[in-house]
Amino acid sequence: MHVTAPRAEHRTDPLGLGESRPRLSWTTATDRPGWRQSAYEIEAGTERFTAESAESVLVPWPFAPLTSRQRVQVRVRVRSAEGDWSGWSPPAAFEAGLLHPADWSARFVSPPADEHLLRGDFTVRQAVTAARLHVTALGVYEAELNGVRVGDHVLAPGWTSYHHRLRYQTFDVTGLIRPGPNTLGAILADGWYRGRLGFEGGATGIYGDRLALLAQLELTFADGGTRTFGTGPGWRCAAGPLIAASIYDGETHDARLEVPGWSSPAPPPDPATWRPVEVVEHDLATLVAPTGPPVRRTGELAPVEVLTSPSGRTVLDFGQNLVGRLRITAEGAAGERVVLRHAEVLEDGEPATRLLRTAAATDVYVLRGGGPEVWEPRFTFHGFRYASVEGPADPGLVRAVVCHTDMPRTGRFECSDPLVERLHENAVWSMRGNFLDLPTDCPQRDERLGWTGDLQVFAPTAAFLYDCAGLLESWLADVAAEQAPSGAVPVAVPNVLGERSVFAAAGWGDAIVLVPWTLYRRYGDAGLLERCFPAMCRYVDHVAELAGPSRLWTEGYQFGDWLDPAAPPDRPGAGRTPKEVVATAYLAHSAGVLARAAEVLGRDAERERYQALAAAVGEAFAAAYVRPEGTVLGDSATGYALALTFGLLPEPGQREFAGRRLAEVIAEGGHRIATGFLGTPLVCDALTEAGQVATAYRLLLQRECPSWLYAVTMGGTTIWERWDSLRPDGTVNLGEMTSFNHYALGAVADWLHRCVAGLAPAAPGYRRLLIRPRPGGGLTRARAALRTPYGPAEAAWRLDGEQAGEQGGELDGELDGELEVTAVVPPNTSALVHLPGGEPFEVGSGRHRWTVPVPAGLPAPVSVPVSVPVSVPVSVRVDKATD
Ligand code: RAM
Repeated sequence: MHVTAPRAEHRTDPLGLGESRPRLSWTTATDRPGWRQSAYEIEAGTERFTAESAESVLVPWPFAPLTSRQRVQVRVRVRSAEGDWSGWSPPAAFEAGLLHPADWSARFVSPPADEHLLRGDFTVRQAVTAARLHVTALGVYEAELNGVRVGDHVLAPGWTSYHHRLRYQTFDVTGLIRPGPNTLGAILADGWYRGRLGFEGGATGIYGDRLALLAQLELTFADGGTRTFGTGPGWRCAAGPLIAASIYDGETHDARLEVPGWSSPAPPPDPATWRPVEVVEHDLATLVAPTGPPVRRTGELAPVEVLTSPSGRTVLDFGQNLVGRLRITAEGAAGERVVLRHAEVLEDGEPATRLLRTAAATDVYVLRGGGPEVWEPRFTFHGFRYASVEGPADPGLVRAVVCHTDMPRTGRFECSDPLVERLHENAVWSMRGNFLDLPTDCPQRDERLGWTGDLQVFAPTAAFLYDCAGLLESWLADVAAEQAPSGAVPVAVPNVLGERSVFAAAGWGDAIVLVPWTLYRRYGDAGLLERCFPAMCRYVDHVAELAGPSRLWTEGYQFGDWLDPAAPPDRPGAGRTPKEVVATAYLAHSAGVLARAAEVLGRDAERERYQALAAAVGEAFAAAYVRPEGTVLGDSATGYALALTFGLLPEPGQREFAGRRLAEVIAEGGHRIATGFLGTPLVCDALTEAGQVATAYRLLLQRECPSWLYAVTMGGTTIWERWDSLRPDGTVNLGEMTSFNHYALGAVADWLHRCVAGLAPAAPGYRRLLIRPRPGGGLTRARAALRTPYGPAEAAWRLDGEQAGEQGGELDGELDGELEVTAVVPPNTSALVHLPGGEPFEVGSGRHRWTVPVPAGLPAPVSVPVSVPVSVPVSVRVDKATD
């Protein structure tokens, strides 16, 4: 029995915790089958706490609350059901951040004009045993101490709803402090705080028109004494090389204006160039510690090809649509310029910058001259696969640096069809590109907003691929903070689109209910559910009021089943499914989920109230939109998918009818996609539940447009916003909203995990697994592996005779062999196993293997052509995340 060092909340790094009572989680590794924990003991410093309990995920802090700055070594041991104790886990050092506004003696300081370099000088006279820097900015910042970069965060402090919540970071800078003179410096840029945000021109200065820095350095000396040095009146600022930095438009850096030693004690600041800063007021009560990991540079790609475009430009192809920026190596005369433009696709051989709308996405480097110069922008990011390079930079030395929130990778999927694997990989890349501090819709054009609907449908997939609990916890706090008193939720959070974007939109606003529920199901975090609960109720109450006594939600603007392929390019909301069907189905669903949340939280009155509401809306839906036999108004795939998965077909026979009709509608459409943002994530589940798995596979494996694999066969390396972002003739969709990196339609990956491979949660946090593989579609093997909160889990199957690495085809026609299913069930959990053709049964933790006869009617394995047009990027270092 080996116990991992305890984790605090959803943090990967327990320095600067914002919780005075951090909940603890650990996992136990053991070979003993059916292992259960019967007790745990936590040691924090000199205190110990023992509990007769099987809990090991987010257990309550049993000691006195941590005080600001308090550091404590925490370790855990556990007792098995047999009664023996494990050894102690390795210790984790938990350290609280600044928990109260009064802990800040530093003040926000702002440059009077557009200076972006700030510095403060101080002297250290005693030996320092510990140094912490607590720092944030109105804008984005990078801090340096004595000429050395502090930490490795990108675009700190990240983007939150700044009016309500401004994150600060805590760094251990003990190793950077010197005896004698020291200098703390920071570079500031607009970021999301002051830069341009929003489409149709957007707006600047949404949060404020002055950049400012708040930095508090706390030193502890060998004799136990302390000293604090923070931003305040003595600080100075100067201009420097940063000419412009914008999230949408890119960065311009004039290396001739660099100030050598700007963050070092020598030379001391020249008062002629270093002007005094101004102290500005900002509400310190908005400061919050991070709940998840920061944005970091997580990988690098070298160009796979250097092209010359028809107009003669040098264009680099990185082989992968990604998010980040370029690092260049340039050599030339002072004042020469390197200009970098970014694009996701080529149009007539040229970078398709039209798709970026008003985002310039252009970085400019002005050379200082006299030798090779290496540069990477600091305060911008782009979504691109291609980049044009003008000027004296060696194209072969350019690297694409991938940036996103550095979440632990938790989930993997494999199967025998390389196209499906690439589809899954595309969903991973779209998540990487769009989980840059918060969940966004797209990373390339003048948008990049936290659209609620996109995340609502993608959250189950996201929660499998990466541990995104901390990131989404922060975003949900903003969603709640930005909720209107009416209960309506902005369609994108943080809200930079203004009042017009605050309205209840079905599938979008419902994120406030459904995302906390998804996180509860996947991470077992009931505390988060509790915190979100009042906001969840307010939203559902608001929509119930909009629906009124009819219980049908027919009022107000709706996006509907957004981007249904039948909708004209310029009217993405005009799909096949009536909007009132979508909206009313969502009201019933959210009310039902809210009732379940109330039950988890022991709130009986609310449980009854929302159960009754869900039932009443369900009845109204059935009466108004479902014919007695089961036809749903509109007769669309999305209508059936909603009715089936949200349980809105109460009469006998209606579900069977709707399942059959859904399969027929899909067959009538040639097994191509007939659903948009809201129907697509549900359609394969609806078919599976209705016993139409074969149709689900035909939809999954379709390669004609529109379909999931169509984009893969067209060389897509990320999930697209439109089914035909690239049209079959190779031209780019003319709709003015055409992104190539939009995760919503990648939500099918969740079905791949749960149903194709067969690994799903049967209880919150995967305390109990559901192992239920559904072989089909000619696949010969599939596997899903997940690091659950309790440890590694896995479900895999293969058809008899299938060898690892085979391309299929060899087994054509020969399907009377065996199906082998294997599973890994983490310690302290159990699994409900449901194999094809059998009755469900329960197993305990450990490794399992079963063989059953190949289910009747399983289609023969497909022969996959060897030369699939899948682009495989050459990566220097792509995914450093651990598995
Ligand atoms: C567009 C994007 C986004 C979607 C909204 C409604 O801006 O497609 O993903 O959520 O519309």
